[in-house]
Amino acid sequence: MLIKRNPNGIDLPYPSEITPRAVFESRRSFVKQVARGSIAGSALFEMAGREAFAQPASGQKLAAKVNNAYVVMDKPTAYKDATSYNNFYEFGTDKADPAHLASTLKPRPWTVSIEGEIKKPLTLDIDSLLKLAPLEERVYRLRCVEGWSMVIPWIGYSLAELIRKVEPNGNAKYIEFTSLADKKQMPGIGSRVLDWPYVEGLRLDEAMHPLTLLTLGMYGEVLPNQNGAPVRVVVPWKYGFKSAKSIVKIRFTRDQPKTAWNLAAPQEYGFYSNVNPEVDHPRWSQASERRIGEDGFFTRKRKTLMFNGYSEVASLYAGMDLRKFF
Ligand SMILES: Nc1nc2c(c(=O)[nH]1)N[C@H]1C(S)=C(S)[C@@H](COP(=O)(O)O)O[C@H]1N2
Ligand SMILES: [Mo]
Repeated sequence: MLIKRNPNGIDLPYPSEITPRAVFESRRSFVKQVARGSIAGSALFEMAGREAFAQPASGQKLAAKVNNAYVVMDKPTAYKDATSYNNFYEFGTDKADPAHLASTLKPRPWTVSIEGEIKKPLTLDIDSLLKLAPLEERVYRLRCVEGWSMVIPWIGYSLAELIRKVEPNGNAKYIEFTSLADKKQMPGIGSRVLDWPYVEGLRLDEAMHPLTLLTLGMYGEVLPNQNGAPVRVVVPWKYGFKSAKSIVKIRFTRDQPKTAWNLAAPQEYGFYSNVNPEVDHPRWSQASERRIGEDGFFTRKRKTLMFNGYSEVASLYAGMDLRKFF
């Protein structure tokens, strides 16, 4: 753990290095130190402030059983980093914006409308989604198209569980996810960086792949607003922007969905957007990445892996030219 010396000369853990368990343990030793009278009042205040920031905002626990078939060995990113360095343009384009501004998002009540080329269209609220299948914890790598990555313990279940329940008909070839776009809750909706609402999509077989996670929580709790509360998808072998947040609609279609980033810059963001170290973005290399929380903030120390390391998805793209279908 990185230790930062504060102005009072007392060593305190730097918040971004604190994992939830470390927070708990440091609090215990902190309480002992206070009892011994070795921490002064100002430090007490500072520690309390830091802890409040390191603690989950919502804090609502979400029980899930770890599914070891889907746990990468990489060290999970600190909770603090995963919840303060975000892309969620509905709340602004700065990485710090969502953590500061997403408290206006109201994740309950919330419904998701499931429609299109299916036999059983339906609308589900969050409690129904939480009960639809057993919740699993899965630790996935997430690689942003911008060249950084994180490792996050998500909670959810395979999207396939939901897809099977609504029974796609013979016309269903794709699936489209639409995020909430509400000016009142989302200050970024006023900007024109993207055409709102944020729309993403997958081919139906990609959506059915067991890795594709319908996600309701992370780090043992419900999703924080800035990470896409109350429900999002996580597609770990694709660049992060494919993992749409705060979903209100799931539609099954015949044709390839018109997705927000592809519409905004088609030459830069393809529909597939599989993580691929051999296919560069027109403005930067995709061969390497920087893991948030690791040394060297500006250096990319890790090699990016084909399909972000999820080689089991390769068969979905057999015979496809991945330079053409980037
Ligand atoms: N609705 C919506 N979903 C979104 C985005 C967004 O701006 N709006 N950003 C995407 C991008 S670029 C990334 S890298 C991931 C980031 O997820 P995280 O903040 O939970 O790590 O969310 C994706 N999902
Ligand atoms: Mo991203």
